Amino acid sequence: MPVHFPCIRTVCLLLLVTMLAPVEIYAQNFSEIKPSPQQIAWQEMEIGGIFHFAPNTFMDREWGDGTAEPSVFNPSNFDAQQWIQAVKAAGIKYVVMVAKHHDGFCLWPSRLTNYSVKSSPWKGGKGDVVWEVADAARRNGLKFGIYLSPWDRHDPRYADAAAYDKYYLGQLDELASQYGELVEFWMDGAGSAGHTYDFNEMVQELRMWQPNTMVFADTALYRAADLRWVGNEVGTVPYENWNVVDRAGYLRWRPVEADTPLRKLHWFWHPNDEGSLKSLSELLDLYEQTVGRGAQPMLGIAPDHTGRVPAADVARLKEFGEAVRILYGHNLVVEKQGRGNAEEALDGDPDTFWSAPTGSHHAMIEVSFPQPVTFDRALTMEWLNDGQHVQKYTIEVLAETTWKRVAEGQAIGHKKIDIFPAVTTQRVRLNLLATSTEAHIREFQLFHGTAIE
Ligand code: FUL
Repeated sequence: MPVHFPCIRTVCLLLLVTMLAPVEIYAQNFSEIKPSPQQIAWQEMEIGGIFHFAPNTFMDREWGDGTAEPSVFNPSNFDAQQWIQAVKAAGIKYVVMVAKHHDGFCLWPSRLTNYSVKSSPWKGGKGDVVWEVADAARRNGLKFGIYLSPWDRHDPRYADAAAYDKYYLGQLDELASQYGELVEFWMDGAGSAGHTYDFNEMVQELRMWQPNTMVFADTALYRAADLRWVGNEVGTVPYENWNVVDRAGYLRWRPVEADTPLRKLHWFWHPNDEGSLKSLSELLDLYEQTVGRGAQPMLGIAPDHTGRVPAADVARLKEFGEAVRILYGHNLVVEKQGRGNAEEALDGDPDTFWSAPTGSHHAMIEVSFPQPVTFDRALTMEWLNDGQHVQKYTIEVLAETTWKRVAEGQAIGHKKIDIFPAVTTQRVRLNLLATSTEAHIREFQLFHGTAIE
C-alpha cells in the first residue's frame, strides 16, 4: 500500500487547529489566582439583601408546591420603595429579588406562562413586582439582582429536562434583557435532586445580556459561577476565609456569600412570627462573622401579606445599621493621630493602600500614638486586585517593654475584624508573618466597641 505523507499545508493547518482549540488551563498555584474587576466591585458592597414575596406569603408557607391559585396573590398595600428604604437603613448595598421561587409563580408578567402576577387580582393583573423593586432599588442608589429558581414545582415542562431548559432559558432572557443591569443572578440548587440542567448554556446566555453579573450557584455550577454558597443559612463563615478555593483540582476566585433570613429559618413572611426576628446582638455577631471575615452576608427580608416589610423588621434593620455605624465609625488610628510606617494603611481611606517591598514575604506595620489609646478590636483590609496574599499575621501591642499578642490569624481578605479584651497602649503593630508575595494593605483601623455596647 502506498504511504501518503501529509502535505506541508495539511500539517500547518493541523498545527493551527491545535493551537486555536480551546485548552482548559488549570492554574495550579493558589497565589496566582486573582479576582475579576466585577468580583472586586461586588466584594466592595459588603452586605446584600434578598426579598421573598410570593403566594407563600399569603399561605403561611416556605416551600410552595406549585398548586396555589394566582388569586391568593393580592397585597393591599404593596410598596417597593418602603422595602428598599428599610434595607438601605441596614447598610445593605444591593438587593436580589426572588422573581420565581420553587413554586413556579412568576413575580413578573412572563410571556411564557400564565402562572404569574398577570393572573392575580393585584393591580388588575397589570403589576410587575420585579420591575417595581428594580426601579425603587436604583432610585435609592442600590444595585439590583434576580433569583430565578431552577426547581419549578408548577410547570409541567419540568418533567422533561430539555423542554424545561428551554422554558428556563426563555424566562432568563426576559429577566436578563428587560430589567436593566443585574448585579447578581441566583441559580439556586435547592430541591433539584435528580434533575439535570444545562447550566453552562444558561450561564452563557445570561452573560450575553449581562456580562458583568455575578452568578451565584452551588457545586453543580462551580466552574461557571462567580460566587460560592457558604454551605449554611445561619450567617457565619469560618474565621479563616480564603477567596481562592479548590474543587477537584480547579482553583478559582470565588468569594463567599452567606445568605441568612432576618427571621430565623423563615425566608417568607408568616403570621405571628415576630419571635423569630434576629436580635440586634445576633445581627452584630453575624456582621462580625461574615463581613468581619471577608465574606458577604445576604439578609433575607420577607415583606408581609399587605406588601410591606413589617414594622418590627424595619426597626431591627435600622438598629442594626446604626449599631454598625457607631461601632465601626470611630477609627482611633485616625481620631487619636496614630502615625506609622504605612501611611496609606493608616489614613482611614480604603481607596489608598500600602505595599510591602516587591516580592517580600513578611512585613510589619507599626503605629504610635501621642497618648495611650484603649481599644478592643482591629479591622484590617487587604487590597485584593492582585490576589489574597496574607497567609499569617498577628496583632501586637506594646505593654511596657514587651510586645503582647492580642490576635492572630491567617486570612485577611477584603476585611478582617479581630475582637479581643480591651487594651490600653501607645504602640500597636500588625505583624505580617507570612505573605505569598508582597502584602497590600488598604486599612489598619482600631476601635473601642465595648465603650459603646
Ligand atoms: C434556598 C431556598 O430553598 C429557600 O427557600 C430560599 O429561597 C433560600 C434563599 O435559598 O435554597
